[in-house]
Amino acid sequence: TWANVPQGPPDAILGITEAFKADTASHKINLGVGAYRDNEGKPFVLNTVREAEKRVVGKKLDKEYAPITGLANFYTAAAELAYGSNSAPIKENRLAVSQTISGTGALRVGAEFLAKFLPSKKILLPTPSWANHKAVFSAAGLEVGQYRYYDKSTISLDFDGLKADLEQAAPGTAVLLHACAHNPTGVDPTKEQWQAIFNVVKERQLFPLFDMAYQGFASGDCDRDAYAVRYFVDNGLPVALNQSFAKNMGLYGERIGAFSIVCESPEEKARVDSQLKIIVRPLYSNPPIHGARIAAEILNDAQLKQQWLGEVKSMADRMIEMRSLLREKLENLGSKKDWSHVTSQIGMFCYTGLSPEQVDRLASEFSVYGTRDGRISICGINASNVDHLAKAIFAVSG
Ligand code: PLP
Ligand code: TYF
Repeated sequence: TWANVPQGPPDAILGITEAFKADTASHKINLGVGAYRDNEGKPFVLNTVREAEKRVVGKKLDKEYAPITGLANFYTAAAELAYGSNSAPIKENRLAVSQTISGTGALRVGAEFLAKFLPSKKILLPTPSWANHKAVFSAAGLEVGQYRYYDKSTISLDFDGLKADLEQAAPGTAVLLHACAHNPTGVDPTKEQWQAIFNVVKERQLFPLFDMAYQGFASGDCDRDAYAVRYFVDNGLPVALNQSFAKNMGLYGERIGAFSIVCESPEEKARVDSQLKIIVRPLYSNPPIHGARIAAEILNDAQLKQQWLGEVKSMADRMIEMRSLLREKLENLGSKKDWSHVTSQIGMFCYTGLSPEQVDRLASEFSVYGTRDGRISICGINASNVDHLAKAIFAVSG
């Protein structure tokens, strides 16, 4: 029956883990997927997550279906974390918001909404962007275009290119913006640049869709990382927002996220809410409850929330420390290359500037695995493997 089914390619990022697992070298390093590791290279479950989970289990709650848009005490708290507790759309009951199956599910629900209700049916993504973005938006039936973002020659933001491309976009086009800790480049606009992007988006009447998968991971401060989203909203632009708690709560496999749309009135919000439900029903009916209960427990308990913000900061700080260490080791080895981008970039990823061939050599000669675009996941670096990593990068980069 399935004789005509062709073999598909592996996921460009998740496929790396397979290659890593097959490598028998004891000094192998997986810098492919963006999943936080502690200083021993082990997956990390946050103390606040353990505590919240204990409390949730202690409540002996039932396992009934969640409502279609999820648990209200989760998505309300999630929205406050992103927009700020004084945010006008929240206070004025005009934020349509739904729990989703992590950030990817938020993107897909948002994509389906745009495909149904955005007349242009067109979205622009930065070049480069997270590989799954194009797949999600195309799958929902949107036309996917690009805007310039990253300049290879300077290893930094191509701000002029970005502005020029948005200035040329047709009114009504959606624009995907990484709210913070851009994946894969680790290059974010400055506050002044965000303000300029806001002006172009507003003047050109583009529709801003923020993807915030890394709130807290860029600067260690969840409020600071929400700067761009809040600037757009506080200055009157209706945005849509995707949130994920995979990274900042380490709830990767629990699949906890949220999708929200700023509306003009409670009446508009009610109509949008009704359509979000219509989109979710045939996709997965209703979202999982366990992770949502954990996240809600943390976000709604002032003390636990404070402790959690501290844990987010310590994860972000460890990555910043590893960036410094890697740069220092490369310079100490005598590399004549400029490695300042290793420390100036932020978030989980470093866009090294290595070519696909150099990345191939990292794997074949040094058992160091990253993606072929030269991205390495900073979370995979620790005090025990940074020497080997620096030597490997130095050897292939000449
Ligand atoms: N958006 C970006 C930019 C990402 O890097 C990721 C991956 O972590 C996601 C969305 C969604 O991830 P998840 O579905 O695990 O929340
Ligand atoms: O970019 C990353 O590594 C993370 C994790 O299909 C990820 O965003 C990667 C690929 C994928 C899903 C999640």
